[in-house]
Amino acid sequence: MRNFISSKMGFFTIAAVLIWIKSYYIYLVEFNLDIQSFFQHVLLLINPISSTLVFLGIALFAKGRRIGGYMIIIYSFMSLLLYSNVVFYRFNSDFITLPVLTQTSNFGSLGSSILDLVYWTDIFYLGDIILLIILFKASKQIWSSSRMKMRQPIIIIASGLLLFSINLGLAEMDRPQLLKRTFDRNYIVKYLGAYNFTIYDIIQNVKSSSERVLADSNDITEVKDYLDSKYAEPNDELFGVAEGKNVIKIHLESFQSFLIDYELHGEEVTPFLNKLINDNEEDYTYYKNFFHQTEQGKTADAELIMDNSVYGLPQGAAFVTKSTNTYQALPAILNQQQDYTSAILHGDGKSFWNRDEMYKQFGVDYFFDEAFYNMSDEQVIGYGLKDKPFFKESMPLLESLDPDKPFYAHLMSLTHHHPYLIDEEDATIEPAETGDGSVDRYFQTARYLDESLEQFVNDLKEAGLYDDSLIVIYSDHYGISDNHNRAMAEITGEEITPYKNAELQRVPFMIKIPGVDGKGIVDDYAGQVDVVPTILHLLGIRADDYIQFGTDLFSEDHNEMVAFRNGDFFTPEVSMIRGTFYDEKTGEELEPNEELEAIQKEVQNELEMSDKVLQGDLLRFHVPNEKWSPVEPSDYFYDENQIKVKEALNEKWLGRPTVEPLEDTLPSDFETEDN
Ligand code: GP9
Ligand code: MN
Repeated sequence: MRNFISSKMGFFTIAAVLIWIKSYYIYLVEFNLDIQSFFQHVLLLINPISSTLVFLGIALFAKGRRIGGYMIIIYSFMSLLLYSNVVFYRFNSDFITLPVLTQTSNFGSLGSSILDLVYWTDIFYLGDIILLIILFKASKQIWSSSRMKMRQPIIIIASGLLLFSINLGLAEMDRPQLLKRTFDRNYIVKYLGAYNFTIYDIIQNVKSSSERVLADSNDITEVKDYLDSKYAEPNDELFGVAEGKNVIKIHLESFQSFLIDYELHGEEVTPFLNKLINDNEEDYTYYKNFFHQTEQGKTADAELIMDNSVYGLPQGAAFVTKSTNTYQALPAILNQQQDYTSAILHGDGKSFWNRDEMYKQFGVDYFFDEAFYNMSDEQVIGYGLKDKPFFKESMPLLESLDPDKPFYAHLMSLTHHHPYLIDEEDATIEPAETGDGSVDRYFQTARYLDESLEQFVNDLKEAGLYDDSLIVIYSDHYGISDNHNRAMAEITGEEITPYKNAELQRVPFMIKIPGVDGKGIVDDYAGQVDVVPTILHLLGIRADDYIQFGTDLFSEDHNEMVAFRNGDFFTPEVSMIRGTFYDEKTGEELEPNEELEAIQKEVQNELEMSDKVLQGDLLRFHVPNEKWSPVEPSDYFYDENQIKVKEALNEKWLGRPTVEPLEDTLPSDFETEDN
């Protein structure tokens, strides 16, 4: 036995067993894989073995003692992959994909968030590596310096591959077409393991880049025919009622609908939003069954969906991986159809989520990022500028837009973002008391956002920009992931089952149309894809010229099927969550039947169509109408020193609180008050 342990094969076996135990432990403790049967549990237990044999087996080709070094390196890589997924999962309840890795420029700003996700106990995840190093040091003297017989590693790798096919076969028995159909990464990790998932992900990505090359104009015809068949005709009374009005779209970061009317310590958490929603005089229509449809792209997905009416990608963020695609986005449509100016305002760096590239494709005229705000220490927390100064300093920017044109302005708040940090002087409600810091502070930053919104609405009123504008208030995605189910059960008073968690994906959507009475609280089901056609119709632009997957909320034909990116769905009657059907009225589980499966198919089809558009870059083949001319990204500049932004400079700007003195940023021939 001692001899075996100190032999090369012994070392390999110990390494394989260690990484196996480690993977299995992490699956159980760190991930929420929703194991539903003994069979699934067995698959979970065996799935790390195949990749372990293959990867560690490669080291056995090395000569002599080098085997140990290579094995430790491969082992460490496998551990690192696992651990990165652990940290990523703690916030996102999701696994890292290749496109997410290309978004590393975002990780810088995530600093405080990441620190919150790394626990000191994680140090134990290094224990096995240290053990291996000690073992290697102790036994390498007696290892022969010659190469092993080739046969051994070949047999090991071949058994790894064989084991993988058995694993896949068994997985497909439990979930047919696992790799072909599923959009849910949790399934793939559950059935095939974290390492095989990474390989699958790499293959998927190579496939997707080849899709663009193979696409042609017939593909867009197929999509257009499908969309024509589900187009919801505009509501006659509302079509064009807001034509030529300013559109002000306000983003409530990470805000879930359960906050609305929620009382903590006997106080309303968001009294201002509650008032806008509940008081008829405010004239809002509030959709209480509105869901976010975002995936790994988070805020960027919400922006993509809500400016284009397409779904985000199943992996990564289109903002990063598809930023050279052609788009026919809301800002460009409004500009080309009705001569609108568009502006996006956000107190973070412009490259976060690759926004500065993507907005050019959307035809966004002005992107006021952190360079346009006072980012001094006391005004910044977490990701960037605090919401109150953000909205305050946004006012002169809005007022600087061309007064002869209507504008489309999108303002994105930021403070109410994980890990929900707030300065003492900004906290006007006590935290909750679940003992889970993120959940407890979530209410404090929500209150701060509510107060910021009130301040902004008052400022808009004072500037004469409120009453006569189309105001849209929405949120991008959840703020509390299902990693916090224990605390959320305390907050909601109910156990957080997968179904309940899906229900919590409701986010607010509310709209105020100038000159039209608000409908108060409505219970129609809707999702973020529905927003663009709704706005277009209100402004008097038919949405069916464009490739848009949502339907007008005010149309009689509005489609109430809400598709989630992972293939789950809600309708007012039934829903499917993680593959199980539910009666939406009672929350009870339903046995699958043809009708339910038909809806599931419809959802799949819709998502696949949308993916085709993005993967194949199909909008390059689509000509919406004679008026349309393709957006030329190189026409747009978002640097302070560049033309488009300079056009916006007027006297009002001279008093703006930006960091650099204005004169330094002006070209010599630019006319200021002084010359
Ligand atoms: C950063 C902000 C946050 O600018 O939009 O993005 P998120 O982490 O929510 O995707
Ligand atoms: Mn967000």
